[in-house]
Formats: sequence, C-alpha cells, structure tokens
Amino acid sequence: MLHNPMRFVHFIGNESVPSRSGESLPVVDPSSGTVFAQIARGDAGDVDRAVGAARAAYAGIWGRVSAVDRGRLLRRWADAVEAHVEELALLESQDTGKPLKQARADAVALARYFEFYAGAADKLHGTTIPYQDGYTVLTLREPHGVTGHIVPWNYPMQIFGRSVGAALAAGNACVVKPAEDACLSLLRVASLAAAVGFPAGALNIVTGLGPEAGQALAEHPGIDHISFTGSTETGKRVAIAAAGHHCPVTLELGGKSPQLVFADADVDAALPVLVNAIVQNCGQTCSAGSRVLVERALYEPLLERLAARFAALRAGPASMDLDLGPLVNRKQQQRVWDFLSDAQAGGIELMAQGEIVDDAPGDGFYQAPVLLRDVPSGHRLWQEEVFGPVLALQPFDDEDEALASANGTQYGLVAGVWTRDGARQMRLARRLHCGQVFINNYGAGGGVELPFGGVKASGHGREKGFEALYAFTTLKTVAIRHG
Ligand code: TXE
Repeated sequence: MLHNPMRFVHFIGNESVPSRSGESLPVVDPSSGTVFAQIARGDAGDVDRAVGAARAAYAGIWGRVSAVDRGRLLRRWADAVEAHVEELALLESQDTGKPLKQARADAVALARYFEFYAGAADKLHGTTIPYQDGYTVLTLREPHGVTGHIVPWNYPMQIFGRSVGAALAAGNACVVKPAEDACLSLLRVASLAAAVGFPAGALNIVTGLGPEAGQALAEHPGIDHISFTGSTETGKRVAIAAAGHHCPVTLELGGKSPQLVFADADVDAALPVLVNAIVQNCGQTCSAGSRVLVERALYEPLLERLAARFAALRAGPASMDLDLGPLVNRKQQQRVWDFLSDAQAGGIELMAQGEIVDDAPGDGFYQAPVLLRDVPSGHRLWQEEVFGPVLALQPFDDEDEALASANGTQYGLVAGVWTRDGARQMRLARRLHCGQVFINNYGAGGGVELPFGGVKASGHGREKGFEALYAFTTLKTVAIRHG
C-alpha cells in the first residue's frame, strides 16, 4: 500500500517510508479549517535516505535506461495520471482548497507535461563544432545526476510536472520536497510512477517543513542541481545553501505581473482574461496579472466593466466549484488582510468586491476578490506580491509612462499587452523587462511548451518547454585529435 487515506508518509525507493523520528504534521482542509490527514515530518535523516536511494538508482539501473525508454516510461506515467484525474483532483482540492475544475485542470496539465517530456527525451542532441584541422569536437548533454526539487503549494501538480518531468526525461534521479500544505496529490502521482515501471530510487519524495526537510535538501552534498519555486526570501536561502556545495539552481520566485491595456484594445476579448488572470487559483499564481495599467481614455469605462464582473464573483468551498476557493492557509489569509488594511490606510479606493457564499464554513480561509483603483506606484500594493485575489489598477497617459510603471518593481516574470497597433506590440515585447510577454492574451500559469522564468527578483533559469531540458543537463565538450 503506497498511501493511506489518512496518514501519508515519504516515498523513497518506490516504497512508503515513515519519518525516522516518527513525527507527523497535520493536514488542514482550507475550505473548513479542519484537520483531515497527517503527513510525515521529514528531517535531514530522511532527506539523506532519499538522496541515497536516488544516488544508487543513478549509479545503477536508472542511470542505464536509454533515452527512448525514459520517454516511454514518462508516456505511460502520463496515461496513468490521465486515468486518475478525478482521484487526483479530489485529493488536491481538499488539500489546497482549489475549486475542483482548477484541480482537474492541474492534473490534466501534469499529464501533458509528462507527455511533452516523453516526446522530448530522445531528442536532446549534442552538436559538433568545427575546430582545428585533425580534430573532431562534439558536445554531450549529460544529466546532472541527482536533482532536488522544492515545490510550492499553489500548483503542486503542475510545478512537479514541469520540473520532475524534464529532469527525469534528461536522465536525472529526483528527490522532491513538496510544500507542507500540498503533498497528497504528489505522493499519489509518485505511486503511479512505481506502478508504470520507474525503477526504485528514480523518484523520491520527502514531506516536511521548509526549514527542516527543504533546507536539508538544499544543503545536501549529494544533490547536483536544485530547482526551487517559492518566495523570493526562501529562494535566496536555497541559493545560499546550494552555493555551499557548488550546486546550480533554477529559481522561480513569483512576480507582480502587469497587463497594459491601450485605448485601441479589443476590450471584449481582454475583460475575461484580465479577471481570470487574478482570480484563477484565488490569486495564488506566480504569474497572476496583479496590476492592470489602462490608457486614460479607456480607464473609467474599463473600470466600470471590471467592477461589474468583480461584484458577480463568488468564493466558497472547493467542492462547490465556484469562481474562487479559499486561500491555502491562515497565514496566507492574514497576509492578504494585511495588504488590504494597508490599502485602506493609504486611502486607496476599493472599486468592487465579490462575495463569499453564505454556506462557506466560518473557519475556512476565504477572501472575496477585490478591485482597487488608482494605486500609486510607490504603494506596496503596486510593488509587492499579494498572492491573493487583489487587482490593482492605474491609469497612464503614454507608452513610456506605462512602460516605466510596468518595469518599476523588483520583479520581472510575465507581462501582457492589449493593443491592435502592431509596431507597439513589438516595441513593448522588447522593452518589457521580464521572462514572458503575452500580446492580446495572457497565460497565467499556462503553456507547457513555453519557456518560463523571470529576471530580477523573479528568479533565474527557465522551466517548461524544451528549454528546461538544458537546465537539467550539463554540457560536456569532447575534443578528439585524430590527425
Ligand atoms: O513560501 P516559501 P510560503 C510567495 C507568495 C507567498 C509567499 C510565502 O508571495 O505569499 O511566497 O509563501 C519550502 N529551505 N510564493 O511561505 O517559504 C517550503 O516548504 C528550503 C510564490 O509558502 O517560499 C515550500 O516547499 N525550502 C510562489 C517552498 O519552499 C524551504 C509559490 C515554498 O515556500 C525553506 C509559493 C528553506 N529554508 C509562494 N523554507 C511562486 N513563485 O509561485 C521553506 N521552504
């Protein structure tokens, strides 16, 4: 039995393994605030055991599996996930508070990541390099060895899929530390990996707290690459720990992503996208479109239409499958409340607010979606990631002013531009300082095929798409002198 409905333990070497200390952590349902399960509280000893299993797999049977067979295993895993979408979605929505439709979408996306990397596994080629007479020079793309993956709670399945899917396709063995608030779906997905034939040790999961199991993973000298998605502060900690043993890192650290709406935009097309980009997953999306800049001529009419949409949004228990579920935990709810009380203190006008349905349990972590107008550039609501359903708006008079405000935060993850002017589309795509630009559309969290990552405090390195395979490999140059 790889998991038990109420008590979840580590997944190491294709087996269920309790923590050495015997300690566990409570799992809270964000929709009701009640404890419904326990996870193992992993520590440095558990991490060491998982890294040992991964190292043995990499040195042994997993390290000898050919690229084509790695792809086939990933393909079978994708099929297994697809066959379990409903089960995974139910588990995820109870664990994280996601409305069921979002949890289903995440499970489908997970299968798609595995499918994408299944197809890519045997297409990761090296090159030959023209060099001096009498030489042949070639490059080999080799796996790092054992990769560590620290996963947050907002999109556990998707972030696991993009990171572990690519790492396994490239031939690494993996040790994963999911967020303490969102482990259950990933433990089930790991049991599916064993069921489809991944050899023991290719994939290992240690649950537990960030400063304990997470820190131990980042510090472990047996880890050859770390990919981390989470907060800017923790990302820094992980990078420092990894530097202690010369371990490369990919960091995806969230953002304060702007959407620029010009007066010539197709407003009917933009409206639902502007709303969804901040409401999806209750605003707990690294690439949430949390700032909207609107050309002055369109500002009041757009605000009015956005306000009508916000007022109609409803938040409630994940099982009701409304526009929004609860936030993930009490800490996140308090964080959003702090931002909103700062908005009030700063005299920022609340333009519209959705509702929390009457039958939402009082101890759930709910937050109605909020629309704020005329947010000054210097205010923390314009500068900092809220990670909740709070949309900040600002008018602009010309393109340069819009660009300066859009680029004027510490972050640089994603941006959206809404205009019919083709030259402006290209200009802004080049001048926006971030990792992804969407023109007349916006992909909050989407795009398996699209390289994704940030600049500045949003992190560095790229995940998703083919590009991720380069991050999960190291390049070796071989120079052969044959005369
Ligand atoms: O994040 P942490 P938290 C942002 C978002 C949110 C804020 C705080 O703004 O409000 O971060 O969330 C593990 N060594 N994002 O506190 O601490 C932890 O167990 C190693 C943006 O949940 O960054 C979890 O697995 N690991 C974001 C993961 O790091 C450690 C997604 C993320 O937790 C660790 C989530 C340590 N010392 C939050 N401490 C995004 N980019 O999408 C914690 N962890």
